[in-house]
Amino acid sequence: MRTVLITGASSGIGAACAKVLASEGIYRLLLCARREERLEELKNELLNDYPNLEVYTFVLDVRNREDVFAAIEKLPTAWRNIDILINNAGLSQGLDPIQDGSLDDWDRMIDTNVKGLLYVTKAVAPLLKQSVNAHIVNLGSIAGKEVYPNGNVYCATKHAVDALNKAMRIDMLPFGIKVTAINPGMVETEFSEVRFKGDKERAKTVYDGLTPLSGKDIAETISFVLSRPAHVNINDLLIMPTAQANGTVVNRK
Ligand code: NDP
Ligand code: 8X3
Repeated sequence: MRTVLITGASSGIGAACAKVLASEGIYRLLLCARREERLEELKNELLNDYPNLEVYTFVLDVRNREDVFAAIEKLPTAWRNIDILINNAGLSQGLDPIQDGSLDDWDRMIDTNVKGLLYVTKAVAPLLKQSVNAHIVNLGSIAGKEVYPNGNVYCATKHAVDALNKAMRIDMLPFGIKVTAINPGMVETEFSEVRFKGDKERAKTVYDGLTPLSGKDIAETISFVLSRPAHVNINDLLIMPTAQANGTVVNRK
């Protein structure tokens, strides 16, 4: 059994990873996010579907560095043997040119997508170093490979994830820890609803006239990446809906 910690497990890609990995019967799941009730619901659903699953949930805001280190420190002994970290927690806020952007939105994105990812990685790294089969999976984005209109700060955070992914691969090399970046295009989750601050109608229009990726599509890809033999690492994957050519060119029917 490999123990996997998924950040941002209460929704979207993180929750889908929990479901797909639970179905495989070879993973123990450590799930965290800010919304406790969502984590409880997910845990109940998983235990209902897979009664033998070992799953432990805890509330964590990755932006709070004291909480991040304390949460990892306080894990029960049986849950400290982490083999896999999926750095998934992240968000976009707003879609405006820089001159009109909100400083609070910028702080939230930078604090979550960049600093939060770094805090969790540093807190978990000593535990990963004890594993013989360790792997870090970072959720980047097409927004980490290209810049699209009004994407400015979100794109900058995902470019930072791209750089950190490469840096981690160098830093973790002596410990045999694999590092993989998963960079999706459009995935229909709560992402756009969060970006547009609860405006469900506007969020839906993002996916009008095309079939977007689902959280499950990304989770199944992560499952494949994790299942490669010990000597094989997939460094970087860009995954798009068939109807999306790049960050801006989309074929809508
Ligand atoms: P969702 O909004 O559905 O899920 C985001 C998750 O991140 C939630 O579980 C949320 O949980 C968690 N989260 C947000 N802020 C924090 C925080 N401060 N501390 C802890 N957890 C947090 O979006 P996705 O599933 O789509 O997003 C997952 C990742 O995938 C993100 O990094 C996103 O940038 C990336 N991505 C998404 C794409 C898409 O099109 N959907 C495309 C490319 C990349 P809670 O609110 O309970 O804390
Ligand atoms: C999320 C996908 O296209 O909004 O990272 O950047 S996109």
